[in-house]
Amino acid sequence: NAMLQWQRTGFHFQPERNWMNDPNGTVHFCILIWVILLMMQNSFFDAKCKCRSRVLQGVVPPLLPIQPGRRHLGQQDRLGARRLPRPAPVAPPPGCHVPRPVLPDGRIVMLYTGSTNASVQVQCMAFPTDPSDPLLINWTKYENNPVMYPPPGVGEKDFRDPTTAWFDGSDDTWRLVIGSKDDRHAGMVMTYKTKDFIDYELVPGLLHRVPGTGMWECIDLYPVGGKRGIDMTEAVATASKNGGGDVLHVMKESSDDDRHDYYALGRYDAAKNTWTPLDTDADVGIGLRYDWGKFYASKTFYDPSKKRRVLWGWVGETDSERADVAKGWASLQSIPRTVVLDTKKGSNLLQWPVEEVETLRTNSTNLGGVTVDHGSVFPLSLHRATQLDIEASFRLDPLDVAAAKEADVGYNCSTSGGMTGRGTLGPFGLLVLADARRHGGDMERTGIYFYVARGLDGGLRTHFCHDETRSSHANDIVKRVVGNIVPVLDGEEFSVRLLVDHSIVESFAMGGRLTATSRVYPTEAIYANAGVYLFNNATSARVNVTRLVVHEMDSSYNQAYMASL
Ligand code: DQQ
Repeated sequence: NAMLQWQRTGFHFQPERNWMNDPNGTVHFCILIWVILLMMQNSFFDAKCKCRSRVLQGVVPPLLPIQPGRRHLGQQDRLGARRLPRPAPVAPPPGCHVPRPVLPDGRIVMLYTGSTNASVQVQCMAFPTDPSDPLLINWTKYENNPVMYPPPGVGEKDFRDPTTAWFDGSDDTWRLVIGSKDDRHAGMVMTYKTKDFIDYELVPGLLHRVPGTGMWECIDLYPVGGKRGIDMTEAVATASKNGGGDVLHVMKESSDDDRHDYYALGRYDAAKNTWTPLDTDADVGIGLRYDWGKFYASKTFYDPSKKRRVLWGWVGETDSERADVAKGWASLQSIPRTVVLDTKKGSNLLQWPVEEVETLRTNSTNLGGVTVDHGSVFPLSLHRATQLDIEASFRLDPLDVAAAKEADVGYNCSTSGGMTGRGTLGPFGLLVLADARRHGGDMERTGIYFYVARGLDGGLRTHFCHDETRSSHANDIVKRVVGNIVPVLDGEEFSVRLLVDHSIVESFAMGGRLTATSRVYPTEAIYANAGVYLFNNATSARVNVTRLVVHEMDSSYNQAYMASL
């Protein structure tokens, strides 16, 4: 029906039908053109489970998520074959004349987790059947699979998700890490090395371990430094020469206990096979998170063509299985995000939508310069409001801030009343996928907002939250208020970039210091009835909207965009 149909996104990656989960094996390589291969698990049968998964392959040249199924989806029967549509031949872009060797002999190998008949998790390999195929459609399993079994002391079902391998010149081996947990519920990471991708050796000791964090899925380990991304092999080579300098290494795990992606910044010592957090209080699994909403099993890859590190995450559904079956599909991939170190703060990452997203902007409306009084709502006059890229900055009147004495010390996004819980300095922000026909009552709306509290020490503390509780009249949906404290430095305004795409809202607050992703399923605020409002629900503060640019977004399978590939 029209409502379910409307939930399909315009510029997020999703399969035509069935279930999808983790992004896997994302690589960016150059054969004739720069190609990004994004593979993910996908169920054969329906939208509700991942039983009998297959690998689904999407090719994304350049990085925008082309809607698979419409043009760029190839389906494979267990690494078997079916053709992807082939892009028309194009001149190789600059920097793309040398095929990027992945193995010393130029081959690409895929490592994946298999399961034996006795359900033991093992690591296996597959090679492109035709290495000269730029899209690597067909894969052949290695005849001597598996190549790694759970080592002694590791549970048979706790040994999965190998990382991308990197080369370590100190002993000419390729290394990769695998996540697990021990019998005391500590999440942990093991390192393997191989010279030939035939024999694998477990490196003695653990790379890292954090008690109480449970099974670590989908480990990622990568260097971050200045504005540019860094390849892991390059970072290891540089470190062996000069000790690594300012380069830090991010370790990320997907926590099977609470289904969130956690990361920490630390130092990787290849020779000692250790990774040490900068701050033990912000260790992996207990400190920073990539995203405060629905976002899991994410992975980064290094894009050598633009020298950047790019992150994708699996964004599941929060509606019911019944609704997914009726829709015929389940899950999205997040917008690909560049990841850099927040050099101003030094203690966290910044995530930001890849620049290619901006090529989809069409009508841009500048609506900044208004003041929203406390307790008021302000409708934006837009043409279409279901696919948007919004840039907004807010300032609180300094007099109001000065007047706010100790306020809302214990504020918490999830438990303090969301967008309707009023305080002195918040909440204020935007209502998206909100019923454009009338404001008030129980209209459908998703609240995206800041909430400023004054701590006991007199300092201000800013929270950034997504309120999903009024997002839909449907009652088979998980609706929460998600978010957390976000650092705001002296002189900074409250800023957010917001991507709205039918049933997903992705926010990047304070330049990407905090991100939140929500799945929302309006039943009435859809098609022409979807609107956007500014709101300020503070009891006394006025909010100055210093910048507000709303871009309507094309769909990524748009003809004009395809022609530019
Ligand atoms: N999904 C995969 C696992 C991984 C988990 C199985 C994360 O390998 O640990 O579908 O979503």
